[in-house]
Amino acid sequence: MPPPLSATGPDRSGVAPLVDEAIIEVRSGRGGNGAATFRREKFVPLGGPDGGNGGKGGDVVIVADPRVRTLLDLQRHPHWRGQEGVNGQCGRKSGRNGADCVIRVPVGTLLHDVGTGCLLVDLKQERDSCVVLQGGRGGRGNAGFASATRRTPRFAELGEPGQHRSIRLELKLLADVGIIGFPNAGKSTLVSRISAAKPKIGDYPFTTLAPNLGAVVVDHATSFIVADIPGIIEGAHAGKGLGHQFLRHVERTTVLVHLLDFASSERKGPLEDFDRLNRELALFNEALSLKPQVVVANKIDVSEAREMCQELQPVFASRGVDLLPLSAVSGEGVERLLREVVAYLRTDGRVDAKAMSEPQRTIAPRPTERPTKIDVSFDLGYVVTGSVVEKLVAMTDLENPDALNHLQRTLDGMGIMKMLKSAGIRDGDFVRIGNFVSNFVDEDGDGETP
Ligand SMILES: Nc1nc2c(ncn2[C@@H]2O[C@H](COP(=O)(O)OP(=O)(O)OP(=O)(O)O)[C@@H](O)[C@H]2O)c(=O)[nH]1
Ligand SMILES: [Mg+2]
Repeated sequence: MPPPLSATGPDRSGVAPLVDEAIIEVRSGRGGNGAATFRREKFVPLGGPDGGNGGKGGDVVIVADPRVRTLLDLQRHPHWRGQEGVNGQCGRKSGRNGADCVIRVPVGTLLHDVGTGCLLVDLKQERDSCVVLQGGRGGRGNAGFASATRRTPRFAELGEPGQHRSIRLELKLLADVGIIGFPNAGKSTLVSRISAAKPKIGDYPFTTLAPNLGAVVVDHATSFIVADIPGIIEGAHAGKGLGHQFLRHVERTTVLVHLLDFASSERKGPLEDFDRLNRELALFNEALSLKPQVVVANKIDVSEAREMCQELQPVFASRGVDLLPLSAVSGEGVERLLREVVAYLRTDGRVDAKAMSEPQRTIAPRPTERPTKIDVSFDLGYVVTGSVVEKLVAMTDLENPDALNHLQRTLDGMGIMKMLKSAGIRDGDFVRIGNFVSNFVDEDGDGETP
């Protein structure tokens, strides 16, 4: 009796299971604060402002690394953050930038933004990377605020807060050829025959619990990657057996090798098997069911299987399927199979074009910014929300009267005062933006104040 099945438990071979999905929470580093200092030197009584800028916060970068095989580690450690930037100092010294947070994932991982459901990037090649969040900008030191009209700015900007994002990672192996079939059809045996991979083989269903990849070298100029996935059974779309969960790993292949077991099936059985498996493919993904297939009658070293193959070849032919007789054990038919597979790959430009292009570095669009909006509530007063205003407040030293003045003027310049007035605000009413709470005072008031 084979041991009980578990898709997520350890493989019987002792190999860690393939974890092909994970959700992680990432946060970029906060920028360092700018410094508000003045030059103090002997014989320079009125030294000017010399506060340096804060350093930038660390980015969060996800990079494809061939040494990483599964998303298991990320499932176990879902929280990642970039380092904070260091505060600026006197003497116009800028703070150091925070270190980036680098997350390594298997090649073939797709990154989706959980908030929008959008695909951010597909890390297809070794060293492809994506900056999923940029670190906060360092706050400007007071030296940066000096102008002809403001010679002694006594405030500096605080660092920009880091951003947050949830990312869904989905691993889809990048194989050229996918081997599909019911359990026990001989998929792993075939892979071990044509490649150096050594998957587990057993004469019971569900020997393979996670996909295996093998590199097939046909000749010095032709090679491809084949994926052996766990057997699919009828009802897989409803979660039977190991379900559909591994079919995503053959979604990116060019051609499928559909393996039929001719040794254990009843008469006419393989034809039914063929239809049943194709129905399951279509239920998972229509596009997958339209992929070209090389249909193989396996185990023809067994004499009944060879006879049945001869009998059924015309039946398959009447449906336009050229049934290929093969024995994964003896090797008979393997050469022809490889020839047919390579022909498909050539038409698709998948073989010969193996030369690696430069790794791609992409920058994901920022998480969606919230527009500026005013809500009026009985106990909170006028509440202004929106990514831009909230960031502005977060970068203001609210304890510092000069910084508050600067904030007031910037909000005015952005039209927030106007927005508040059209929302009906009166002198003395409460205004809230993030941590900032104040009584409204209409500086260019029109005398309506009670
Ligand atoms: N006689 C014969 N037996 C074969 C052949 N190919 C595979 N087998 C046997 O069929 C059984 C199943 O082989 P596997 O390669 O483990 O089958 P699989 O399709 O990978 O099975 P799952 O991983 O469970 O889906 C084993 O006992 C193999 O030795 C063949 O060409 N001829
Ligand atoms: Mg197998």
